[in-house]
Amino acid sequence: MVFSPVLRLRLFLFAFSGFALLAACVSPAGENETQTSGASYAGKAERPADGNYPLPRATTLCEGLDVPWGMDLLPSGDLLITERPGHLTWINTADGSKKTVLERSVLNRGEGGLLGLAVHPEFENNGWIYLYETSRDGNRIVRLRAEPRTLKAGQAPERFTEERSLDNIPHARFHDGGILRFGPDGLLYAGTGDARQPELASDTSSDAGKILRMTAELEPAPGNPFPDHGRGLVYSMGHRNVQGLAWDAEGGLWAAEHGPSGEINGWCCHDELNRIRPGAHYGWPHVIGDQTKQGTIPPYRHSGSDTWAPGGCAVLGPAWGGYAGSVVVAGLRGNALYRFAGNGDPSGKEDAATDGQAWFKDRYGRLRNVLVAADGQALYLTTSNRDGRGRPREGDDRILVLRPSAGP
Ligand SMILES: [Ca+2]
Repeated sequence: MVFSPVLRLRLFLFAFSGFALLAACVSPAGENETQTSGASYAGKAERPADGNYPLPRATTLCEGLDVPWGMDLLPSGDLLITERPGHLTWINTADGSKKTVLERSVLNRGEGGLLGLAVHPEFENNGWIYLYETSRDGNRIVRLRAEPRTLKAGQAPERFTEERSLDNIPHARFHDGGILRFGPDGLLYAGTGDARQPELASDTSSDAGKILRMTAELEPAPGNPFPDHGRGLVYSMGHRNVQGLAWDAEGGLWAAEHGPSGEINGWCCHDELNRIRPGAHYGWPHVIGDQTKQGTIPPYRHSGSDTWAPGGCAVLGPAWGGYAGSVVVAGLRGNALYRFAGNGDPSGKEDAATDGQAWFKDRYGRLRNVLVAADGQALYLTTSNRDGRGRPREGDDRILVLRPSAGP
């Protein structure tokens, strides 16, 4: 899309007017309903592509999936994904062919089901993969050993043995969290939801409304900030429903989470992108958006009165030119991939005007997860139009491949 300078300025000003709108919006569901009209902070125009500020070009890798949720790379460069009803599915990234390699028995209800997935960084030695799944007794993280461990490109794992689990993470019909990622420190991070008990997010003895950090054995990570509280897994607190985790090139942790749907004070929207510090409190349920309270950290960016309903997030690599280091966040209700300037403040007017760009707005429907490919540049992006809140179209759900493009 190419916008004239005048139109871009108008869009920019209109976007900021979105900050002032307060919508009366109450929804019993886990995702925000919003009635605002017009653009918001998260609805800014795309900047015209040029060599230094490319826009993504999307191609379809794979179709016919059923609510893809978790996603991670195998050492071969192929993908393992979860499909929320309970399928663990392998995707050949060379030709898009797929094979469901394991069925899990999960409580596929509301926002629960088979959710996050992480492949251990030393998979070729240990064969470990981790799943975040909803059972009748709570959310749980399970470690499985896959065989064979040494997979060539185009070769799917065949057998799985469940080895251990971390049970009893609070669950509910909505706000189940679910994201799993290994950090650059080799530790496993999990984003949880408040399980519709907001006060638990502020309770360091509860695993609800947190980012948890653990070892490959699903034990509390050494150095966790509250080792004597609860199970000692808590890394950060005051979260409502964490759905995305990603690290930047400096090792900084980013997290995306859903803002309120009216359950407290009639508050709505204000989805968040946060920079995570160990032991810090991110505000829920005491404050939202730019509200301040001593001892809590405000979001790096928030959606104001608009709704992203964020899923996964990722950090763009060097091939993205002036956008390298940007954080992208998949939007479910927002129907877009949002791009935010990464570390540091936006530099100059152009960045300020385009920060919060909405890529692919309304083109593919609901977007769940985004992952950097094995080359460190391309992105895998999943749709979520079969999750009961979207309008499936032919071929849904799908995995798209995004590459930087200087063309329109
Ligand atoms: Ca917050």
